Amino acid sequence: MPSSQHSNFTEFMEGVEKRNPGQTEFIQAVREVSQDIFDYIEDKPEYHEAQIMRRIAEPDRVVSFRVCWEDDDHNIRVERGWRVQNNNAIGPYKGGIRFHSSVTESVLKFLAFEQTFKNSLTGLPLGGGKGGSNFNPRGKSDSEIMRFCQSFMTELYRHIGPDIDVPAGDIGVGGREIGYMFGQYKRITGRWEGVLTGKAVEYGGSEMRPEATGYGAIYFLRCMLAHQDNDIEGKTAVISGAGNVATHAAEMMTQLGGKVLTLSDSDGFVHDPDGIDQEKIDWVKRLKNERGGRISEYADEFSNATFHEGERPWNVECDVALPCATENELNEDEAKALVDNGCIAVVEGANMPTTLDGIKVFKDADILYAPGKAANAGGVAVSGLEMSQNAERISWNKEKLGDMLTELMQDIHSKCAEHGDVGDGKVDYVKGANIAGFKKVADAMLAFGVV
Ligand code: NDP
Ligand code: 2IT
Repeated sequence: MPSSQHSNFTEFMEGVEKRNPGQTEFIQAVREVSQDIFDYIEDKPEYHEAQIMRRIAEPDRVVSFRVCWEDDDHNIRVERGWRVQNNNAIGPYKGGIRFHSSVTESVLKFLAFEQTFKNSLTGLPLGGGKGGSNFNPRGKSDSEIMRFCQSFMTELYRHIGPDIDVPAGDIGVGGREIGYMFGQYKRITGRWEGVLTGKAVEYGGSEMRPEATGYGAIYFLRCMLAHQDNDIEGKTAVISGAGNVATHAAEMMTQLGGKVLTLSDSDGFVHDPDGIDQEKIDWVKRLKNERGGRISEYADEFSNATFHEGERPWNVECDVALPCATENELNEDEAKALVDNGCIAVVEGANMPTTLDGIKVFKDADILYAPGKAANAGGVAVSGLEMSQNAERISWNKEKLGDMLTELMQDIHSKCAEHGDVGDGKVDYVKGANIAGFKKVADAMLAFGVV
C-alpha cells in the first residue's frame, strides 16, 4: 500500500474503531475489506470525495428490540432481537437471521457489512442486512421455538417487506423457524408475499435453496481448481460444522469424487478415515434436523470414526479445508498446520471463519483461499431467485435452479479472477471479491448524490 493510502486507511480505521467501541467482529470485517478498497480507490478521487467507504461502513440503521416469550414451564423469558440494515443501494436489504447465544450487535453488524459485498457479487439486485437474537435454541422444545419465532416476528414485521428487507435463515434458523416466522408475518399483516426466503416449496420456497450454500461453495472450489488445471476427484476434505452448509458441502464434495474426513459442532469434531459418504451424511442430517443430537454420536454409530472433544479439525491432514461453522473458527496456528500438512485450498462456507492472521498465513503460503463472501454466496443467490419466483408467482424446477446456481458461482469466480488478477495466472480471491463487490454498490451510491 503506498504511504498516502496507508495514512488514509489508518485514519479511516481509527475512526471506525472510535465509533464502534468494543465491536471487534465488525471492526475486523471492515478492516479486511477496506485495506483492499483503499488500494483500489487510490487514483479514483470520486470515491474519496463522496466518502463511500465511510458510508458503507455505517449501517443505514440498527433496530434493536425486546423479545418476550413463555417457556414450557410458564417462565417469562426475555431476549434481545436485532435487524441491521446495512445498505440498500442496489436492492432491498437481504440477509439471514441468526439465533445463537453468541449473537451480539457487533456480530450482526459484521455479517450485514459482509452481506452487502457478497450480495453485490451475485450480480442480483440485493442490498445487505442481517438480523437475529441471542436466543439459544439448543434444547428448546418445538413449541418453545414456535413461540419465540412468533414473538420475534411480532416486532420484526414492521421493519421488513418484499421491497424493503427480506430476511432468510442462518445459524439456528432453518426451514422450521422460517415457517413459524412466515406464518406470523402473514397472520399480522394479512398478506402473502415473498417477505422471507428459505421457505418450504409448498408455500413459495425455491427448490435448491437448502442445498445452495454448500453446493455453491464446492462449485466455487471446482472453479478455483480448474483455473489451475486441477479438479476435485480424489481430493480429501476437512469440514467444520454439521449444519446446513457443512452437510451440503460434504454432499457435493462426495458427489464430485472427493472424500470428506471430518465434521464438527461446538462440542468437538469427528474424524472418519473411511470417508463420510452420502449414507453417513444423511444420518448426520437426521441427527441434527430431527433429533437435535450431538456430532459425538457419530463415533458411536460408525466404526473407525473418532470423536475429539473440544477440538477443531484443522490438524487433520487434507487437500482442502472447508470451514462451515462460524466466525473466527480458524486461527493463525491452525492455518499454519493446514499449510504444513499440504492443504492446497481453503474455501469458506461460513462467514469470516478465518482470523486476519490466519488469512495472512494462507496468502504468504500462496495456497488457494476463497473468502466467504465469494464462496458461500450461492445461498443468498438462490434466495434472490426465490424472490424473483415469488414476484412472478412462478416456480422453477430443481434442474433449472441447479444450472442457474452453477452459472452464478462461475460468474462470481470470473469476477474475482478479473479484479484479483495478480499475474502468472494467479488470483488474490480476497482482493477480487472485495473490489468487485464494492464497485457496483459504490457506483450506485455515487448516482444517488448525498443521501
Ligand atoms: P446451522 O445452524 O445449520 O449449523 C451451524 C453449525 O456450526 C452447527 O454444527 C453448529 O454447532 C456449529 N457452530 C455454530 N456456532 C458455533 C460456535 N460458536 N462454535 C463452534 N461451532 C459452532 O448454520 P448454517 O450451516 O446455516 O451456517 C453455518 C455458517 O455458514 C455460518 O457462518 C453462516 O453465517 C454461514 N452461511 C450460511 C448460509 C445459509 O444459507 N444457511 C449462507 C451463507 C453463509 P452447534 O450445533 O453445536 O451449535
Ligand atoms: O450469510 C448468508 O448469506 C445467509 N445466511 C443467507 C442469506 C439469505 O438471504 O439467503
